Amino acid sequence: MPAAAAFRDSLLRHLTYSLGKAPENADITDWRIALSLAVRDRMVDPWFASARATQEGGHKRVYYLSMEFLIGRLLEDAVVNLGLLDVAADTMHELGLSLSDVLADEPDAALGNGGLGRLAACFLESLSTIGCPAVGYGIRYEHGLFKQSFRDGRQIESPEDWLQQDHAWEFERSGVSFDVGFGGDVVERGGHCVWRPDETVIAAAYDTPVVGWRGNWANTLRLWSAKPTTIFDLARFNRGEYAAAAEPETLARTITRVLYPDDSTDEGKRLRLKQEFFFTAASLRDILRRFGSEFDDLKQLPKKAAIQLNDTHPAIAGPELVRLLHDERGMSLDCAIKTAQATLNYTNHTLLPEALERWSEGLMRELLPRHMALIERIDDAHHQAYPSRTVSLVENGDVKMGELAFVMANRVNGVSALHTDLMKQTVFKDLHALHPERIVNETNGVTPRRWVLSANPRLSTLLAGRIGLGWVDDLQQLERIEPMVDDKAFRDQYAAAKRANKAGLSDWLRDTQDVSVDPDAMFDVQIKRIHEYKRQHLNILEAIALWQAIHDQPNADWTPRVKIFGGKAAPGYVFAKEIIYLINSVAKVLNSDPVTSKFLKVIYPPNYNVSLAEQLIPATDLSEQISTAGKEASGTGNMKFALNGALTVGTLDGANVEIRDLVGPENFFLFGMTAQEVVERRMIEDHAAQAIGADTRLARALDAIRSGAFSGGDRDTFASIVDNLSGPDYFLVCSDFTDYWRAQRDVDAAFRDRDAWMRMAMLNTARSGWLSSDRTIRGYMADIWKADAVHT
Ligand code: F58
Repeated sequence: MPAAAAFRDSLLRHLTYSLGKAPENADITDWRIALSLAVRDRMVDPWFASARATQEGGHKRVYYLSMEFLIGRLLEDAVVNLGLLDVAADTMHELGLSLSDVLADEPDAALGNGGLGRLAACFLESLSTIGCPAVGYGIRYEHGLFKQSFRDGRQIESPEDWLQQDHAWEFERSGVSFDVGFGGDVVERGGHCVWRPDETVIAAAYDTPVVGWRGNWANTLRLWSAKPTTIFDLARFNRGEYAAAAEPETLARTITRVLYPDDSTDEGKRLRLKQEFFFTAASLRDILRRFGSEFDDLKQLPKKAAIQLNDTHPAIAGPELVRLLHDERGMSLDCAIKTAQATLNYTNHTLLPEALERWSEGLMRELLPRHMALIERIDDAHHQAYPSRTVSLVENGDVKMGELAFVMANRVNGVSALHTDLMKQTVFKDLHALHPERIVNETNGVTPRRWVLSANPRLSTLLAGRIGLGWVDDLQQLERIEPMVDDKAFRDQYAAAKRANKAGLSDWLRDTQDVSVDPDAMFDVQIKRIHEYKRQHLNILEAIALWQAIHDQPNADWTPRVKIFGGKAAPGYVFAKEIIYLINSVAKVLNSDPVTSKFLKVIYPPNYNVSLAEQLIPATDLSEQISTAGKEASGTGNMKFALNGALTVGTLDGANVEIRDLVGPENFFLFGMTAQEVVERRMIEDHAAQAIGADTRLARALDAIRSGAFSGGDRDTFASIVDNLSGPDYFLVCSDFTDYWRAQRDVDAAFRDRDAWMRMAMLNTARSGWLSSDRTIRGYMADIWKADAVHT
């Protein structure tokens, strides 16, 4: 049977026999699930072949432990990587459907908050593309990141429900499960410590194959779901106590119910720590089981397994691995600690003190008594080996998880050059002095399959016409288009692709957000979590100042701009929610202003997610990367924009520094203080007042907010923001405002010369090949994991 006919046959068989649907009764979701199953079938053989090759060759495996995998939609990724795009499109067309509609029907799997979770998803895909044997371990949250909507401009959260529909990608592994305990006590038996938990839940495995580019290799994403050890209490049920009878089940399932439960209460904290231990413990047991099925000598574990801890969320892996090796398998404590240290590695993603995890010793001792005792033993051993008064794992009654992860790791890495340097100088200064070899840098990257090939088909087609498809898994090949930037015809084609992407986004904004924008205006985009250090309020302040300037001179030659925001605020982060409210309130006034709205609009589509990012990024002219220098560990959105030909207005923060070096300072709009200047500026007590006093535009913009211009005349509505900015202004919005305004006017001027702008945009694409997550993963393989690619 020809390939297309075989595919169509497989799709129809799944619709009929897996879903039990007749074609005439099938809706788009039925078709989408049937298509997913037909595609999934094509992954299974490479998946098995990859596992076999790894096992038969006795190869080292990488285990990526992450609380979050922000994978988004999976069908397009799979179709593209398996080379099925044309076949799938033709098949759907024959059936009277459009493939793009079917792809858009898939809910986003939002099993992550932001950059950290999305990085894990890009890494999985790159590991498979490269052919590095790997398993991603995480949690199968029943409800991913909350859905965001706006009511009168304010953020409203509602539960996300991705598992409401059948999830076509996973295989439930009823044969793979582990008991995970909490609480209880520790007793000594025959010279060994035995932990006797008083609560036990089952960790049940669900596997999703992750196939790489060209479908040669597939790794596994194994997510754990919590189940009760007893289904329900039959005696209580029979007494009519129905709710009480279901209690064990409810309690167990609570562990994997939601991503990032609010941890502002003690109960919330307990649940979060339980989630962390739950998935870490199950993953380690699984890793040791697999190792034990292939090899005998546990001391060889570091040769056959590299475990990467994605931030400190799985940092309990240190003591748990020691417990498994020492208490349960009889290795000496010293050897168990050394073996664990040689196997584990830790990635840090933040320097913000409030984001560094600490768990109270009391809670630790209550939930994980044996682990708390082992943490003290590890601390003692470290003190003995490296006498130092400055480093200890427990401080003021808290276990410092960053320090624990560091001490138990072979390598510790930052995620951009600047971030890694700052790690050495600040949070891990003392540990770095004791272990100068341990900290390494692995600058983040993004997968070009999703973020260029799929998200930007127009650009991809253009590139393919000029340099073929080699760039898809060798992104440095984008350099080959650099000589073509002087070819006017090519520049026009590049500009036409961008223009078409912008027209598509304009249509979408008209249809879904009820706002009309001119696709020839500059599309200026800031999409990321809402956080003070990311300074969305600096961006909206500039919009207010611009609005005022246009009013002053309505007939001047303004460069039309559409400012687009996207992002969620953590439900308990009050200030971030005020920023959202301010942006929406400013948007309302500006967009209905008859004088200025033809030059300036502000749009904030709700519920920013991976799929919306895929739509916005290819249509962007200007990428806003404006965090206070020293605060953004890396950023990865900044990389997606540069690859897709958006110019950056940004500070010297995170990977912006490397992006600017790559694309050239003349193709990047730099502004603001350096990390060092930020530290010095904070020493000036009235830095904000000074900045406001020196810039009438800034003073006027703040006055407009204060006087109620965006709150129907009410002066209190945004008092918290204005008071903060004119008072402590920890993130130095005011001190950076003047230079930001200057940079934005440079942007305006540059955008007026479209041809010159397009040249700069093309150079951003041509010179950003290094930002591929394939390069990042190769770095981890060489510097941290000492793992090789395997070829099937
Ligand atoms: C992000 N961290 C960094 N944390 O902010 C960003 O600079 C970096 O590019 C990215 O990691 C990847 O390295 C981040 O996304 C979280 O989402 C936390 C997860 C746990 C709860 C609090 C937020």
